[in-house]
Amino acid sequence: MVRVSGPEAIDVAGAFARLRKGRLHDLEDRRLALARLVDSSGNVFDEALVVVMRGPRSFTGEDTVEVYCHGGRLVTEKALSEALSHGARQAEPGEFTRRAYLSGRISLEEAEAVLEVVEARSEAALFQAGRRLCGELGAMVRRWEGELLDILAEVQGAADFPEDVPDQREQMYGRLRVLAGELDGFLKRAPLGLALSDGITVCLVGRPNVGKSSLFNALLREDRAIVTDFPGTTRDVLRETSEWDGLPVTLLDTAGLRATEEIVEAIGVLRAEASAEEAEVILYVVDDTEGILEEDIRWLEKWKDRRVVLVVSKVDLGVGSGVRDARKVAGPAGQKVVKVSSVTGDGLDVLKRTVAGFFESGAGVGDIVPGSARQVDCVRRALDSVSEAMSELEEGWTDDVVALSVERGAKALAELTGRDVPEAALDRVFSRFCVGK
Ligand SMILES: Nc1nc2c(ncn2[C@@H]2O[C@H](COP(=O)(O)OP(=O)(O)OP(=O)(O)O)[C@@H](O)[C@H]2O)c(=O)[nH]1
Ligand SMILES: [Mg+2]
Repeated sequence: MVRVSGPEAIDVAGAFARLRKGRLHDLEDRRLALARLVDSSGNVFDEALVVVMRGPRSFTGEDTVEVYCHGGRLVTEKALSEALSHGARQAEPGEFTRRAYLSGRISLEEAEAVLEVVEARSEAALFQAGRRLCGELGAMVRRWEGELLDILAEVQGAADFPEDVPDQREQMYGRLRVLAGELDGFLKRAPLGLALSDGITVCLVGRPNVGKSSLFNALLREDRAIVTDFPGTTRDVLRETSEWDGLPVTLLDTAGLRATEEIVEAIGVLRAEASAEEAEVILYVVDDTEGILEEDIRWLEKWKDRRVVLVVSKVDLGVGSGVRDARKVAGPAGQKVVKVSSVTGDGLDVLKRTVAGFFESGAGVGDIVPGSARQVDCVRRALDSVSEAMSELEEGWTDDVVALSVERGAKALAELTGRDVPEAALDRVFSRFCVGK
């Protein structure tokens, strides 16, 4: 599909899309029509459907023409180059959505949701993005903002009439506390929201030969990584995408951790450690036939503040050393332990669910979750301001001091839906888009 937007869109498209009868300018708004696509030498290169959507009732708010070619690269490129040769220019990344936002057709978090819908890597992610696209998040945030503006009006009223009753302050405090609870609940769902929209990276690490690559293959249900009895088989980091319990996952397989003189393997070990450092979740694999060694404990200690699952592999062999040691080691450290066999497939579903469980804290099925770090940041700032206003009320600060905090909170929420947004923040949002969206 080729889309042209702007005041001259109909001229540009009409120059190469010819209706059977009449001019494109005369085509009824939002009505599909068949057109011949003709190049500047008069060669017909496709027969396509065209539609004219006149502003302001279009996505961008401007006159827009869409041309639906039969598909295929050459024909679409030809239609695009015809549009360009008749005065259009190639859109910048996200420019259509940016224009929709600037013309007030959609709010900023809806614009972000356009990208999330396009890039969704799981159904669960798509459904959440879809709800944000339809304005559910915006409606909730505007309700919060409205509540703050309401409170603000009251505080300002009180500041004007200082003889007002102290009751009012208590009531205000109560309202702020309810709001703070809602903002806090939303922030608790941030890990899930960001995991859904950005995906999570899960890294398999452990000593050589404990079964990381076998587990990598079993989790992906494909024979992707080389598996041998030789310790030190895997060198480079392998990376594959998958979906676990609705979460888009990028799974990494890495070289076994050990001190080695062998240069290629040593580089692999460095990369393994770096990958674990960057991952959202570390699957630390130990071999049930060998148990947990001194070095394992050192690595687990190093990553004790991270999301770590202690995975005991090869349980089909029935030795039980790893399982026994894991009870001793993980109990005190509070790590989750999952027993798996890459041969029988036992424990793989539990492992996936355990990983997903890190991100689901407090989120119910119907809850709206944030879709970007920007949204989380706005709500966090709003909550900080609301908490400040509450302390100021408690500590008996004057109304104008409280009013400033309440106002700051309302501003942070307004920023989420896209009012008062600094230009640089807009650039950041739209730079993530691809051309044509
Ligand atoms: N019985 C049994 N054998 C396994 C299992 N997982 C791995 N193995 C065997 O253990 C050996 C090592 O497996 P890999 O998956 O290559 O181990 P790794 O941790 O990737 O090893 P490096 O890449 O060298 O660090 C191979 O002989 C596998 O067949 C399992 O669940 N059960
Ligand atoms: Mg391996």
